[in-house]
Amino acid sequence: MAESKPRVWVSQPLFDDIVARLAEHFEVDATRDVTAWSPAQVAAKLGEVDGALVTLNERIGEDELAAAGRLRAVANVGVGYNNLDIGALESRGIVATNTPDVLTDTTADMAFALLMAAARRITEGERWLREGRWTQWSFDTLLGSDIHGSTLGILGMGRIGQGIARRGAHGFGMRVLYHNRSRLADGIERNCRADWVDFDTLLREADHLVLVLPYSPATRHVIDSTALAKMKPTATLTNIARGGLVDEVALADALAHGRLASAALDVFEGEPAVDPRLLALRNVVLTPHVGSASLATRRAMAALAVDNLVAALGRGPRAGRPPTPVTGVSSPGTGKR
Ligand code: 8YV
Repeated sequence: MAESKPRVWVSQPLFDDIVARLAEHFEVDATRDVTAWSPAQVAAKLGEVDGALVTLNERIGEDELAAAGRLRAVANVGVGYNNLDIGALESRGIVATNTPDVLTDTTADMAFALLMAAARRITEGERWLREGRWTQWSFDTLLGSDIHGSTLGILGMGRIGQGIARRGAHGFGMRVLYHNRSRLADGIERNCRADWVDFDTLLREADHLVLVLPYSPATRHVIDSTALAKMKPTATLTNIARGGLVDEVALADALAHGRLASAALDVFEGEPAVDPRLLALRNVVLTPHVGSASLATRRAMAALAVDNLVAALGRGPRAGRPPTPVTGVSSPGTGKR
């Protein structure tokens, strides 16, 4: 009798040609339309499969795993994996993987696009123009702040943070400061032309502060009213990591009262809902979590997630050795955001 194929669930539509590779090894339950799965639906799906390929939309914690008796692997499409409770997965022997590296440069590019849009008031200017308010050119319209020669502050100095540092230092002649749990090796610091500083110094010195650190309960609202009060009123804040890093009410207040010049946010604590206080402000650039959204990079992420799932379920050339596993050692993954 032919061996029955393991079954896998793909929680959102990805690229058909890439997802099709799963069918060489598995029976595939592929989601055709973008779907807001409820926790109960996620739990039911996980109860039926040996592997799952999921996105940040699907949270997987104790409750969702309660009936997942045969689940052996979860491949997350994304470098951040705070939607996964790594401890809960590990305690059941379920392998978790993510998609680092392939999105580093695309996401670092986006950080700069946002930072520059905030500093030079790009989206604010576009709205103003579209509203028909440009009736006469004037010398002081939409004055912003410079990027070249300014101080770039980076909070969280992993691969993406380093990519941002290199762009800032080498591309725009910025002075680069960073804060991270651990200091980088000398060689990397030199390559990025970046200096480690403590958190308060970073806040005080940065003309443009970019958040790129993983989200966990320990980093929730790391940018709160106290942190914002230490920043220069002329500074910009860019968040391309996770919305929960910023106290959005405190940020909206600082932006509304001139205690911070502008902000650019690609991620939100309650996304896809965006706090109406932010929506009402002109000096904040808002994008819908598209940091890694170039076609080439999204394809590379999907392909890596597929490779991970195939290998984690013991198939293909890397059987048993998924390319990018997540381990609990330094894991911030909690199944929450
Ligand atoms: C992904 C992201 O698109 O990689 C991440 O952590 O936030 C985005 O690049 C997202 O995770 C898709 O699941």
